[in-house]
Amino acid sequence: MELKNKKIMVVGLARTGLETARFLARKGADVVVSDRRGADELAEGIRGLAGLPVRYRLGGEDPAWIKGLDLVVPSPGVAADNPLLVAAARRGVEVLSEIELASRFIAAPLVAVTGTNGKSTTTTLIGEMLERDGRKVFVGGNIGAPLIGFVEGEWEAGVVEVSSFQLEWVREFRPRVAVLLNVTEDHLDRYPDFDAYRRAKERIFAAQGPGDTAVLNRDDPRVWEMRRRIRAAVVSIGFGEVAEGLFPGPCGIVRRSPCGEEAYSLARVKIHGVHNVENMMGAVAAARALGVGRAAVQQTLESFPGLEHRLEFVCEKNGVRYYNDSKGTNVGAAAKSLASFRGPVILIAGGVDKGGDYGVLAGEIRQKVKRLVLFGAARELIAASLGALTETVLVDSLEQAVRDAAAHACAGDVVLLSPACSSFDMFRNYAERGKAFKDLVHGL
Ligand code: UMA
Repeated sequence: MELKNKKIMVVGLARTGLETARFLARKGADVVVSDRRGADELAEGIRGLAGLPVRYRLGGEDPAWIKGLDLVVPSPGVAADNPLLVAAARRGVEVLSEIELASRFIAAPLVAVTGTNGKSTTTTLIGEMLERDGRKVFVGGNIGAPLIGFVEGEWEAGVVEVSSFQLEWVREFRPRVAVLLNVTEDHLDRYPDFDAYRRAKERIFAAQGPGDTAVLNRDDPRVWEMRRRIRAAVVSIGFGEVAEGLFPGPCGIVRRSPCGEEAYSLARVKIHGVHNVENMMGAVAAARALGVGRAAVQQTLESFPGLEHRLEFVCEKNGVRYYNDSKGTNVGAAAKSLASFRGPVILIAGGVDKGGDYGVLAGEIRQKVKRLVLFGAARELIAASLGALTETVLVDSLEQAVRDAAAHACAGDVVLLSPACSSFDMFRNYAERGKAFKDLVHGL
């Protein structure tokens, strides 16, 4: 792909925009960076581009800026109805996502992982399996480090977490192995309906062909039916025994293929919950598809401590165990986290609503949640859906939520922050929310 002297607009100047603009400028493109925020708010990004021949269009978004461009590269946070992208479509200007652009300059085979939940855990596991196998591997994408930042290394493999946002503008993005863990309601504040979100996820397989591998969850009907449209070899993960595919047997994860059967013990694994068995199956399937040795796979499963903010054990105080699941930013994630406990649980939830149905949590709430502590912008909405099922209280801050939970917890209880919402009403991101929760718990 020739970029020299091409007129390219990078939309959004945060992590993705910064790395993309850097890459394009180094390739000799004529780069314009736009952001609806003003220069005062973007000082860090502008500093990061100092010395590079980049022009700026900041503090608004005018469709006229699209005139004369060859290509537009939107950041994942920029939705398709953004005026610049609408204008690009109208004028026939090509729009490509950063992962598409990056993948055209990365020769190493890629493993791409998507799904509503479990992406980061599975991505990290696969990266560690490859590394333990002696491969020079990078791990990036939605997990926090834009793919385009890896175009210049001498890599033998790359593992990339991809979101539905990043998949909206892909064309030839062709991972050697693509994993789709699950699709449940999320980001309905961005998509017109659930099916549009599901279709964006399915694009992970669009450019795959024979010789590639697609790992699909056969227990998720909305994922499993995609196999009919996939050209890659399909490997399935799920909980029931099958003649071919992965499933948990009495001795651990079984991988059954026409070449034989192998098993990976879960006896010494440190991460818990049914959803993590799903994540581990996805990781085993992907790593083995890339030829990672069985010992490297088993050792990684046993040594992996889990991710920060994902069902992370914080501490035990007065017999009460506190867990930080700030990355549980949608109802499906919160449901899976709750399913990992027997109860009783005091659940702290709330933040910015993403359009999901909180009713999904009803069964778990009824069964094991003894108190529901709600904070943030969505607290009334959640209370309307779930408040009648258990003792429910609305508070004004995370600090109040932690104090309330601690005051009502008895020895043997679990206090779980699993918000089922995004964090942007009160925090910069889920990580800041998780850290705040941990500080509050330690300070009790
Ligand atoms: N902006 C505009 N116009 C718009 C929208 C945004 O100019 O219409 C500007 C904003 O003012 C801001 C910039 O765009 O300056 C923000 O871009 P961004 O939201 O894409 O932020 P990045 O830092 O580039 O982060 C993105 C991903 N963010 C989102 O998808 C929202 C990060 O995923 C990802 O780690 C990073 O690229 C590197 O690949 C975060 C996320 O929340 C973790 N992902 C969602 C999720 O996991 O559920 C999908």
